[in-house]
Amino acid sequence: MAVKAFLSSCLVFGLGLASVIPDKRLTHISRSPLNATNVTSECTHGPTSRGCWNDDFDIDTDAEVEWPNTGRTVHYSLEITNQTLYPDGVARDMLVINGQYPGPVLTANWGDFLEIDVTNKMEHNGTSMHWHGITQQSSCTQDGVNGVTECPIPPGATRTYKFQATEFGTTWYHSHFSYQYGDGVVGTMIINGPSTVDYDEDLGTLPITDFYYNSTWDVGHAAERTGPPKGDNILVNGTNINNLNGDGGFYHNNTLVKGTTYMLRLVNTAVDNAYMLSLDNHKFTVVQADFVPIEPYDADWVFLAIGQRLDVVFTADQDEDLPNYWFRAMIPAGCGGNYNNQSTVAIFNYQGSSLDLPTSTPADFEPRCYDEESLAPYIPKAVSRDDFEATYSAQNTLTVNLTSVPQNGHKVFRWTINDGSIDVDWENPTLKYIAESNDTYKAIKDLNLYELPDANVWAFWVIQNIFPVAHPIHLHGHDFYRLGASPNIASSTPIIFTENNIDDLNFDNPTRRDVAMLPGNGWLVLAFRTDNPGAWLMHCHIAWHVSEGLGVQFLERASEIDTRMSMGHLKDDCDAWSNWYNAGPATKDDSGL
Ligand SMILES: *[C@@H]1O[C@H](CO)[C@@H](O)[C@H](O)[C@H]1NC(C)=O
Ligand SMILES: *[C@@H]1O[C@H](CO)[C@@H](O)[C@H](O)[C@H]1NC(C)=O
Ligand SMILES: *[C@@H]1O[C@H](CO)[C@@H](O)[C@H](O)[C@H]1NC(C)=O
Ligand SMILES: *[C@@H]1O[C@H](CO)[C@@H](O)[C@H](O)[C@H]1NC(C)=O
Ligand SMILES: *[C@@H]1O[C@H](CO)[C@@H](O)[C@H](O)[C@H]1NC(C)=O
Ligand SMILES: *[C@@H]1O[C@H](CO)[C@@H](O)[C@H](O)[C@H]1NC(C)=O
Ligand SMILES: *[C@@H]1O[C@H](CO)[C@@H](O)[C@H](O)[C@H]1NC(C)=O
Ligand SMILES: *[C@@H]1O[C@H](CO)[C@@H](O)[C@H](O)[C@H]1NC(C)=O
Ligand SMILES: *[C@@H]1O[C@H](CO)[C@@H](O)[C@H](O)[C@H]1NC(C)=O
Ligand SMILES: *[C@@H]1O[C@H](CO)[C@@H](O)[C@H](O)[C@H]1NC(C)=O
Ligand SMILES: [Cu+2]
Repeated sequence: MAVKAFLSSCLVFGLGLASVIPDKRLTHISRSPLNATNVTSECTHGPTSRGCWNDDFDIDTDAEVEWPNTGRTVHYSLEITNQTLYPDGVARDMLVINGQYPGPVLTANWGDFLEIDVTNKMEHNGTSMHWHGITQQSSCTQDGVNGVTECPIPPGATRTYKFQATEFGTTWYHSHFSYQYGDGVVGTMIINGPSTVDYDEDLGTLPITDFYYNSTWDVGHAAERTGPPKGDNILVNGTNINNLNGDGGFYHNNTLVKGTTYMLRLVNTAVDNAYMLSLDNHKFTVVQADFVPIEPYDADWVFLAIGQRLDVVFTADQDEDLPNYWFRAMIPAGCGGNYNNQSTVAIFNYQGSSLDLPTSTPADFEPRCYDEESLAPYIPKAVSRDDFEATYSAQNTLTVNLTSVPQNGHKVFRWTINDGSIDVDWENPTLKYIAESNDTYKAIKDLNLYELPDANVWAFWVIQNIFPVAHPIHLHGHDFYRLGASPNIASSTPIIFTENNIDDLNFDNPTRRDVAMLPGNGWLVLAFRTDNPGAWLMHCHIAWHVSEGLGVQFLERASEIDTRMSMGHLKDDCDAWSNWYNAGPATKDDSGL
């Protein structure tokens, strides 16, 4: 199989060069021989030495195991307010961070601590802030998931989150209070670090999202009754022209200098849609997926599901006679509400040209609702097939189905995993039970909780979809190994994982990341090491679906969870939340996530 051959050759390559600077890969774009002596002796992390970071850490460091301790703490204050903004020229009541949408780009260096104050200045909602993809080594209490790691922050209150950026790359942060982030409580984050490919300039993050003119609370309620409505627009870095009259909004645009090589950090911050993305006439070299550096590869179009990130490098190498190019975001069939095939969502133009609307045409592509498959981690790691075979059994299978149940005189959709729909209790988060040594959570079926008591063993999960809708599955607290998924085919009946499929799995440097697609009517097999005690949510990142119950929590090594960081105030915080919540009219009518 081509993919496997590619992976194993990378593995050999990676191991063979593990102790020297990977000059071949680092010159992938600049195509000038890199001076290895230079990189090791004087690390500038400059345009021709992006592989190094400082004298002790570089792209060959396994960031899951070691990271710099910079001793630096980066502070941010985030205030969530309720106000009217015009992201694409149309007035929208939004819940936003520091008065802006998206929120500020939080930036730190690899190994820094971040200390972030989150203040809830809304009137009628709680909130909690999750730092997507940050693995929270020994700091599960800072994961920001209401009902799992904390009680929501009530109006008027502030919570300070503190954690270390042990990995580097691109991510985002968002509210985990039901689908609140769809109303604007979302921003991106950059942890500066080394790269597998050189570049001259970092253009920063480019968040892409669906956008609904109605409040997310209204859209979410419509979604659970009649199915998800399609979005009204696609926003790129928080803006676009609008779909109603073409006036008022504008295209996100970047000006390029010919001959310059750029880093661009793509982030899907949507609530319902996955995208295929491309920049006309320019090939992307993919260098990192989520927080994991990969062996670079070139692509005209890349697939990005909700929560996923791809760091790509490209060179402004086109002739001046066609100076403007469309950046495109297509919604593949079956991957969210079809937005009329509109794909021209932002502009890249060469310096010196007038910013006319591009006339460029797209590269050919095959729309697919299926993960990128060439993602071979740069630091190769293997997963134990023997352990998989030894532990593979029905207990490791999570079966995803859809049902509907009555609620307030309506029937509402509920997703089930092994017949349970997650429904957390905002007033009694899992970590509060742990902090108080209260075992009663074990009897609460709605928590969809799986205990993983053993330290440093493989946890394997076969996620079996028996419904024909694909889901982006996100795990907190870990970069998982994507051992495999059923083929990219539309099947009208479920394709069931059996022991015969073990041969289809890849144990030899599989993709590691924190979101992977579960194909409709198909399966996805994930693995992770139980190396991080905590209560970790795993859920579909379609906001409607997790609200409708599509999630489980893994309680990993409960006896070793360090709740000290919040022992003093977890109870106080929960009391404050209960006081507000029980006095007010707001009621939770979904999973709460
Ligand atoms: C690489 O380093 C050698 C010295 O080890 C030096 O002579 C040479 O000029 C350097 N090449 C580049 C491209 O900087
Ligand atoms: C490092 O690279 C510079 C050019 O960027 C070159 O002038 C210098 O000789 C190199 N130094 C070493 C020690 O190779
Ligand atoms: C935002 O303001 C509107 C208009 O005053 C109000 O109806 C809504 O409840 C507010 N939302 C929150 C979360 O406070
Ligand atoms: C959150 O605020 C919105 C208004 O912005 C309201 O419709 C919704 O009921 C509130 N939800 C909760 C659970 O407080
Ligand atoms: C998107 O906006 C942020 C905040 O203004 C900025 O830092 C970033 O560079 C922008 N992204 C691109 C690709 O221009
Ligand atoms: C969205 O708002 C419009 C105008 O207020 C309303 O007619 C429509 O029913 C709303 N849709 C949903 C899904 O709430
Ligand atoms: C390019 O972006 C600027 C804001 O940075 C905006 O004013 C301008 O209208 C945009 N151009 C187009 C063609 O949308
Ligand atoms: C979108 O484009 C695809 C491929 O060209 C086509 O099959 C499909 O019908 C189009 N959908 C809409 C809504 O125009
Ligand atoms: C999946 O859900 C549907 C609708 O509730 C139900 O009829 C069916 O039996 C379920 N399938 C399995 C295997 O549980
Ligand atoms: C344990 O938690 C439950 C909430 O599920 C609570 O009602 C009970 O009082 C707690 N028990 C103790 C001993 O704190
Ligand atoms: Cu889903």
